[in-house]
Amino acid sequence: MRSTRWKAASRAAIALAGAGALAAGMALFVTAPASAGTTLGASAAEKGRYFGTAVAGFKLSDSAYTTILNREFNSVTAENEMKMNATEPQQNQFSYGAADQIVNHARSRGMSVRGHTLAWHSQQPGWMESMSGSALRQAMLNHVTQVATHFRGRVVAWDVVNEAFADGSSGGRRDSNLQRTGNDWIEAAFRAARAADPGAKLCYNDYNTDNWTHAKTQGVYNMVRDFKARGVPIDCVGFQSHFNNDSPYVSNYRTTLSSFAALGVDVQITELDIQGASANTYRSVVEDCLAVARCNGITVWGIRDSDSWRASQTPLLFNNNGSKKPAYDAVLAALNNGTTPTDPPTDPPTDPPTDPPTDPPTTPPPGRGGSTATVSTNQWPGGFVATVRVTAGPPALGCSPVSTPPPTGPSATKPWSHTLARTALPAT
Ligand code: 9MR
Repeated sequence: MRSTRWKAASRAAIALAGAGALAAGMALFVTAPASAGTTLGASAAEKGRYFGTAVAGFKLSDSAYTTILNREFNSVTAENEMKMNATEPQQNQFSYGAADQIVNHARSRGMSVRGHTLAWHSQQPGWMESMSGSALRQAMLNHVTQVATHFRGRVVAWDVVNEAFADGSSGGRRDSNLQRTGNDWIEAAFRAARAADPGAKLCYNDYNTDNWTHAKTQGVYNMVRDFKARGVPIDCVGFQSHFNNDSPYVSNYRTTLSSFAALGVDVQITELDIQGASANTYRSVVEDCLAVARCNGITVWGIRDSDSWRASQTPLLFNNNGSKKPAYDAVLAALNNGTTPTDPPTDPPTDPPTDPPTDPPTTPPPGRGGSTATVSTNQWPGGFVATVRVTAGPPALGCSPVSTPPPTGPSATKPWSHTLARTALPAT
């Protein structure tokens, strides 16, 4: 797989990620783990992950804000601009201006975009709040279809459904107008999203699902297991991970992530913030993600403390004047020390994955100058991640910084993300 073109790369790892059929898309991470990254995004990419932030569209005119955003992050979630009340303020009248501004800002700088969110009991437009029954079901499905279609090819993962489970000990669904349309509303939303954008990863996203022993966590787990068993198109689970004194980080968080991953879904930390921003706790969260092969990205819910929905808790990585906090240093160090995405999870899976197992790496004999290349793939229904690892021979073969991305081949039509650190000299 392009091994001659890349054989002189200096200890480079390339992850190709795609969704849908081969023709639907690919993504590249090209990195040089030998040199530690100096930004969150670059360091995460070296481990085959992204590091993202929530972005508020109206702050894109704040240069202090965009300086940090553009320097540190390689994934973006619209904090409010893709929600139902923002994108369909009047029934069947869609409004994408604010969301498109964020998407364009991100994609023009090589950042990927998480879509948040297609169906939620909260932040509904007024016309939807007063609906019920089959009319609401149809309106919800139309919303999912229209919005996912609008962003098709530009959003790598959607929070299709947000926060549908109840807090407390029931482990069941939250009451809402959407829930009252029938228990199958979640899977109906996922099927509509898949039909509208077959290339996007489709996630269920929730909060207070971090503690493996909690009923809510188990309720979501059972739903995902059931969806996988019945072929409902779900690819990922988002853990918001808003940690605070009432809902603290717990040491079984890694078990939660790995147990969900063992169901055959990716797991993503989607709205991370930690009251007081303990460096140790941030470090633990990053280490837990890196320990789970299918934990493929972390998003913090804002940039500076003053950007946080919980600003008084000072829960983020940058202080109000944009300086890096100790938590930032801890996260960067944890990313640079972390494992690669092809490592197995550290916790044993609680159930066998339902997806086909990851192919074993194929290791050709060492090439000229002692170079080696391995290729492994991780597949799920409708998509795949291919990881190409190239280890160089002696420095005499040479490598140099580049400014253009590698060729992605005739079937790579939708870049997911790429970070390019080094390239190979042509084989001679
Ligand atoms: O950060 C968002 C804040 O600006 C909004 O006022 C609020 C309205 O519900 O939503 C916040 O984001 C939420 C996210 O969409 C879902 N998980 C909880 C987040 C914090 O409330």
